Amino acid sequence: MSEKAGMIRRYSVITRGNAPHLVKVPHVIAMVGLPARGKTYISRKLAHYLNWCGVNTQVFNVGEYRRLMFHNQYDGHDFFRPDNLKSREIRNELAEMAMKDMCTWLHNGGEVAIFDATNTTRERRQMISDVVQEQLGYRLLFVESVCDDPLVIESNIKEVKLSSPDYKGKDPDESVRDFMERIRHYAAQYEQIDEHEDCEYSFIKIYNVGEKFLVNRIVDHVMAKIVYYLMNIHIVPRTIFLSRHGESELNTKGRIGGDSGLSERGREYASLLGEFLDEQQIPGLTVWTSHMKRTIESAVNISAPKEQWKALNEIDAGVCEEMSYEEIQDKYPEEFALRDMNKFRYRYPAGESYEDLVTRLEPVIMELERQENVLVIGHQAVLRCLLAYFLDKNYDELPS
Ligand SMILES: *[C@@H]1O[C@H](CO)[C@@H](O)[C@H](O)[C@H]1NC(C)=O
Ligand SMILES: CC(=O)N[C@H]1CO[C@H](CO)[C@@H](O)[C@@H]1O
Repeated sequence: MSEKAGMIRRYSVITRGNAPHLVKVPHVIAMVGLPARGKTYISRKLAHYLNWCGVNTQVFNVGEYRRLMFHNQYDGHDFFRPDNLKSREIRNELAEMAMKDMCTWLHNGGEVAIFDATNTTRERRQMISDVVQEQLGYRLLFVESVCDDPLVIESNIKEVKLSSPDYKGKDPDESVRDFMERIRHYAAQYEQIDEHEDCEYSFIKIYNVGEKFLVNRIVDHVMAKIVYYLMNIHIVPRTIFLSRHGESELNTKGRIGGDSGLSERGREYASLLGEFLDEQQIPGLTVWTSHMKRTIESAVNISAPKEQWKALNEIDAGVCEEMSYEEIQDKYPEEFALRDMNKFRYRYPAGESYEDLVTRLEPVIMELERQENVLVIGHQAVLRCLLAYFLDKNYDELPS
């Protein structure tokens, strides 16, 4: 202990963003595709992910500008007719407003802006490129969702579009018909991104929500990260279960960290957890634990395949491992105060911070996205990080 304590001077600092700054130039991600191709779903998910990784990201959804302008009044698909000159002017104006807000936001320190619009014509994409790349010198990546599977489109319309403010309180069948008309208007002028003609752009085309991808001109790490993420997510409905481990021997003594086994009550929890999950008969369930005894022992009574992840191990409390909070306060009162000041960035002497944990958990998140039904038996700090990703919580809220 004394040797470790000697290291405190060197390690005891509030780290200021140890995540190396990933984004050197602002990026615009422009969505492309007909309505009901999951563009908004992809935009939001990508924004959650990037924000969780510490990249300041925001979505600019042109549809929301329209609803704002018309106070949620929606009079049907005629608004989207290409030959409706009056509404075409308004649509262009709305897209320009969103674009302007987006550029202002990026200018004021935003890192990645996601432009969630249809942008189905070559001319429109050229305009975006002129502003974003030529005038402002930012990077631009198009993400096009191409989908011709009628089942996917129909389920998207039913699950997402009918709950949109545009169709609130309206007849569902009538709403579906209206929406199909809307799609038809866009389809009339839709020009897909073309592998040859548009080869100067950076883009990823996603076919039938992940069946196939076409990736072109990925020029930096940020784009590569985004493309990698988009290639891992899927839309198969599934459930992710999170459980803390049962009570451990060290828990009973009020000590943090360590690697003790379960207490009597912890074993009782394990047996009830097994009973509960076996009852649910969850298809294809896999159980993930850390490399620590208390999570492995918590999984023993579940009849499902198990995997151990070192990345799921609890936050390393460094010199404070196996100490009680009272002892820490007593021995390292300064540390206690520092931790209170910024719990997310605070790094235990010779240990880890929540921020370190987020970096360590990134591969876990990526694999969770690929999986279907999963139960994660984890540790308190680790589960907080995972929840923050799925619930889109910011770094102030994450450690609690
Ligand atoms: C749970 O697993 C442990 C270890 O394999 C075993 O001893 C115990 O009997 C099991 N409990 C139940 C309720 O199946
Ligand atoms: C030409 C074209 O399709 N442009 C569209 C780009 O996206 C905005 C927002 O959805 C529309 O208003 C434009 O009409």
